[in-house]
Amino acid sequence: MDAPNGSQDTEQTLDSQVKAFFDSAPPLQNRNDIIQKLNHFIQLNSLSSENGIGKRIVCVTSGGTTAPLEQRCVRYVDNFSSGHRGATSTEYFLKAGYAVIFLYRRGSFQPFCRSLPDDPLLECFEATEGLNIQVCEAYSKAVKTAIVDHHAAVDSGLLLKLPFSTIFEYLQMLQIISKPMKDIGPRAMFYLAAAVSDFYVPWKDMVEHKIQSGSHILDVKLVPVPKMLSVLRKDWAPLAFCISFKLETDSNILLNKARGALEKYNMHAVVANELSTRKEQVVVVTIDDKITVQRDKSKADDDVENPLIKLLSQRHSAYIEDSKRMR
Ligand code: 9Z3
Repeated sequence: MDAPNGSQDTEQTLDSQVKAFFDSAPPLQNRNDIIQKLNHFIQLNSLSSENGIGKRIVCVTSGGTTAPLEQRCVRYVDNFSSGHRGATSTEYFLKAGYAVIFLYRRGSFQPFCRSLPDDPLLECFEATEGLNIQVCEAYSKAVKTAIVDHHAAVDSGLLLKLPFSTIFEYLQMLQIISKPMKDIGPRAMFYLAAAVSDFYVPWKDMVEHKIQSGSHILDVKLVPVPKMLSVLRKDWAPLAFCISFKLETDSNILLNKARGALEKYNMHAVVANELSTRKEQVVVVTIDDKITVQRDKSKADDDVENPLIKLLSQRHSAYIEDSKRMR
């Protein structure tokens, strides 16, 4: 008797936590604009293609969310993520034939720009006489490839980029994205590489103005962010193929934590990565497999995302086929 009541209680608690989160979040400024862009993007990529059912569409999340400490925010708690994983994966998903919704942290790495220097505007260009600007010889290939490939993906309607900064923006946008993604069933994939805040200050408990530095102790209460991965799987887009990430710094606990997340959130796969080796290798944990995926070290410019996206794309295709048989 205890267990069912217990799990019902947990579900109710989660539902009320989720409701409280969204009720208190500051509304998105450009909500209607985002909805319009999304609907157009998904419609465009749902017109029948080579297989007669439209393209596979993936939502790649990338970069870290911030948890503000003041409503007129000067200070915030941040989550580590450069956005390299998400940006690189986006390029490989496009190569694999997907349409990509790139939900990224403002200022983080962008697809097709990875081989540019930190300050591309100042380092890649030089002023010549007569106020003309030209690309420096050393960067001409990288700049040309970035511009051509980026424009090709955006102009052909295969890449939609949506920026966020705070945990409030991120979760509201993820919820908005999942609505039209739900309608396309198993053709949708969520690839959740963003580093999402575990704790936040609810908007209504947050001070309005900048916290003053007079006192010796900063007394701020952060509460857990409701586990939206469960809600995404259960309610928002139950047929979508869902991949989450697990990041640890202690490799001894990584695989157990990934397995725990797989079961707890009912993911189709969890990509386990350790902070210091994350660009070299990851382990894809599924219900009956643990597959180590490595970068091809014999090729200087290979990325671990290359074999990773190949594997996930194959698994996603098999999932779509299985879903057809079950209909
Ligand atoms: C990841 O594990 C990503 O692979 C990285 C990529 C953030 C490590 P970079 O952006 O790094 O290339 O610099 N993302 C998920 C991290 C995370 O916060 N996962 C949560 C957890 O581990 C679950 S949502 O508990």
